Amino acid sequence: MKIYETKTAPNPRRVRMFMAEKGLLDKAEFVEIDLAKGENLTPEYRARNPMKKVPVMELDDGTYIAETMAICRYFEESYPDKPLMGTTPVDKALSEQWLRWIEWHFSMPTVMCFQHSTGYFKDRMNPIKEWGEECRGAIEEFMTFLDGHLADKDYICGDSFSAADINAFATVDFNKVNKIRIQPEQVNLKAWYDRVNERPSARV
Ligand SMILES: N[C@@H](CCC(=O)N[C@@H](CS)C(=O)NCC(=O)O)C(=O)O
Repeated sequence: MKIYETKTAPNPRRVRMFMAEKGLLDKAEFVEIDLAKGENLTPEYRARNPMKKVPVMELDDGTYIAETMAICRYFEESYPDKPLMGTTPVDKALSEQWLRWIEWHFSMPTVMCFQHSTGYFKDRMNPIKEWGEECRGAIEEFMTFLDGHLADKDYICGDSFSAADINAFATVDFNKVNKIRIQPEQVNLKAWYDRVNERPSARV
C-alpha cells in the first residue's frame, strides 16, 4: 500500500501518528508530494484524489481512500488491537463527537488562519486577511475550552489515549505557523500536551 503525503502538513501527520500507535508504519510506502510546487494539482494526482489534498492512500488492489479520518477508520477496522476510536457504542459515539469538534472548531480554523493570513496558497485561492484573523479567535477559544475539559482527565476522551488526542495534538503543534501557543495559565492543556509529546508517535 502507498500513502501520498507531505511530511510537514498536519493531516498526513495525523495518519502517521495513528499508524505509529498501532505499530503499522512499515505497512505502507510513503510518497512525498510537494504541495508548494502544486504536485497535488496535476491530472495524475487528481485521479488519486479529485479534492487535490493529501493524504490519500492507495491499496494494493488500486483502491484510493482519501480523507484523514477515512484512512484512520480503515486501519481501526483492519487492526482493531489497541483501539483508538472507542469500543462500546457510547465510547465510539463520544470519540466521533470529539473528532468532529476538533475538526470543525479547531483544525479547520487553524488551516484557514494559516492560509488566509500568510497567502501560502495564493496561487490557488484568494486569501482574505480578515477571515484569517477571525479564525484566530476561534482557535484561541477552542484551546481555552480544551484546557477546561482536561482539568480532571489525562486524555480528551477520558482515561485512555485516542484519535482525538492525535488530532488535537497535531493541531496545537501546527499552530506554530499562526504563532498561537499554549498560554502559561493553560496548565491542563500544557500537561496533556507534554503527556502526548512523550509518546514515540509524536516523533513521526
Ligand atoms: N479533509 C481533508 C483535508 C486534507 C487537507 O486539507 N490537506 C492539506 C494538507 S494538511 C492539503 O492537501 N493542502 C493542499 C492544497 O490545499 O492545495 C482530510 O482530512 O484529509
